[in-house]
Parts: sequence; structure tokens; C-alpha cells
Amino acid sequence: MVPVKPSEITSEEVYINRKQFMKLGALALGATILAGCTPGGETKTSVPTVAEATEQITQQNGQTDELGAPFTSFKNVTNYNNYYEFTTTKELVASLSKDFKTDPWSVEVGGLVNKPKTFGIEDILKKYPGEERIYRLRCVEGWSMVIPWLGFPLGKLLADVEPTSDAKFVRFKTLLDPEQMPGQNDAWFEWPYTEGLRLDEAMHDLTILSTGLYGKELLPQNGAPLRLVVPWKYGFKSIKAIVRIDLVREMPTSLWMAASPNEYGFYSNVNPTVDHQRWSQATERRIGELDRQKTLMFNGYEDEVAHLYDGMDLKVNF
Ligand SMILES: Nc1nc2c(c(=O)[nH]1)N[C@H]1C(S)=C(S)[C@@H](COP(=O)(O)O)O[C@H]1N2
Ligand SMILES: [Mo]
Repeated sequence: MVPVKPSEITSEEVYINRKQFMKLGALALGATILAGCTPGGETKTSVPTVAEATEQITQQNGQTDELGAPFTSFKNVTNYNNYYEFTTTKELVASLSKDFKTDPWSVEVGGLVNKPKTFGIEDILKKYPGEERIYRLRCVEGWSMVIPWLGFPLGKLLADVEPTSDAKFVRFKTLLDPEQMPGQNDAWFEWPYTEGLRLDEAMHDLTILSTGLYGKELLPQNGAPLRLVVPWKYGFKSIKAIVRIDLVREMPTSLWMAASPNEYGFYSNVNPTVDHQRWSQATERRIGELDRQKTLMFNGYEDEVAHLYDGMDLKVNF
């Protein structure tokens, strides 16, 4: 990964990828889009008008990830979201979360550590300057984005609280506030949203706490003011609006493991050879594009992270 300085990003720059420009023609001829549609999966996407498709493409800024894939437009990154605390309708998260209060905000870091600490969000921003990380985000539902995050390695913050030798896992929790987050009245899920990583996964340099994207502060829909990003795992591991981080001895149970243990394992590494019980994970649709593409092992970060799972059966530890 070669991080790009925020100052080098010019999201206003107009860029029309030739291949996509040709596809606009196909759209104009009335071609249809086949979106994955699964219960609890990706919502059906209607065919965009030519004007909408043109807008999507011109909002991309010509920059790409290290594999040559263009950034997903700011508009799509901030208007197509999963955030069950607000709604399960991706297109409505932005409007329903717009007044979510992120200031004041504090994050308690504790459990099996020598130096537990409660951080104000302003302490975090000051102590851990953001760096640019361009990562692919692959949702378990079969869609993906390329997002220029701002953030810092989680490992830096964890080192500062000094995990004890008993600490084996890290557990994260989202704010519990049903008044602001009406989705938390849905008794189907065990709120607050909870996620976990093994300590070595949490300490890996690719694992970041994000405070922004596209060179700007995070918006509520993307998990403001602080969210996790673990690019080689399915998107649901990247928990939003974090208020607690605990170092623990036992493997934490995530919200998704509790909701459907046969479908969502603890590891949830992106793996095209291990299908979801209800759909294939072999391919994905990049938001803003029409065709599906092959899903890469560990979401394309195999060289960096495969060693973490040496000797493990990834079909069992899914
Ligand atoms: N607290 C919380 N975090 C969450 C979710 C959620 O519903 N609640 N959804 C997850 C899922 S399924 C995905 S794909 C990503 C989406 O992040 P984005 O909306 O910023 O693209 O957030 C993850 N983090
Ligand atoms: Mo997701």
C-alpha cells in the first residue's frame, strides 16, 4: 500500500473512464442491470438514467487503488450504506443519520490492559494524526467499493494502553442509544453492535481506526466519529461509531455471530472459495459499475495477511 497524502486528492477533478463511457451507451439503449437480490442481502438497484450514470462517473476523480481500480464516487460512498442502527435501507441511511450527535464523544479503552484510558475524540484526533489509506471494502452481500480513508493504525492506540499477556482478542462496541438510533429497537439483534478481532489481526498495520474519508471528516452514515476498517474482512467487521474497546481473553461474540451463527463466523475473511449459506462469494459488483468481477482471496491483501492464518482450515474458521 502506498498511502497518498490527503492534499493530493482532488475529488472535484473530472474523470471519464473510457470503458465506462462506452457502457453509458449501453445504458441509453435500455440495457438492464442485474443486481444481487437476496433476503437481507443487496437491495435491488433500479436502472439509473443516463444523467445519473454520467453523474456517478464524473464524480470519480481519476485516482485508483494499487490494482488500478477507480475510487468509488464520494456520492456513492456517502449514500449507499449499511448501518442497521438507523435502517436496513441503504439509500436512507444518510438522511436518517444526518443529525446523529458525534460531539461530545468519548471512547473507553480497557479490559486486560495496564493503562486503561478514556479518550475524548479530540484527544484521538490530536494524538493519532490521520493518514490516507486506499482500501477496497467488500460487503458480505456481494458488492464492493474503493474508498480513500483517513485514519491511523489501531495498533498504535492499543500499544499505548499496554495489553497484558492474557489479552488474546479485542472487542469493539457501538454506541447504544435507541432514541437516536431507532433501529436499536429491533429486538431481532443483540444491541449494541459488537465486533471482534484476534489481537494479532488488530495489531496488523492494515487495520485502522478511521476518522475520515476523501480528505474530510467522517459523516454519520460512514460511522462518525470513529469506525474500524479491516480491509481483508467482510465489511460488517468494520464497526461504526465506536464507544468501547476492550482487550479480552476469550473470542468475542459479534452481533452477526449471535444473529446467525451458521452464516457469520468470527473471522469473516473475504474468501471467494467459501460461499455464504444463501449465495456465492465468488464475485462482487463494484458500486458504480455494471458488471460483476471476481472476488480476490483476502480481498486482494493476501500477501500482507495470509500468514496470520497459517495452518488454519479457513472453511472451518470462516
Ligand atoms: N455499528 C455498525 N457498524 C457497521 C454496520 C452496522 O450496521 N452498524 N454495518 C457494517 C456493514 S454490513 C458494512 S458493509 C459497512 C459499510 O460501511 P459504509 O456504509 O461506510 O460503506 O459497515 C459495517 N459497520
Ligand atoms: Mo456489509
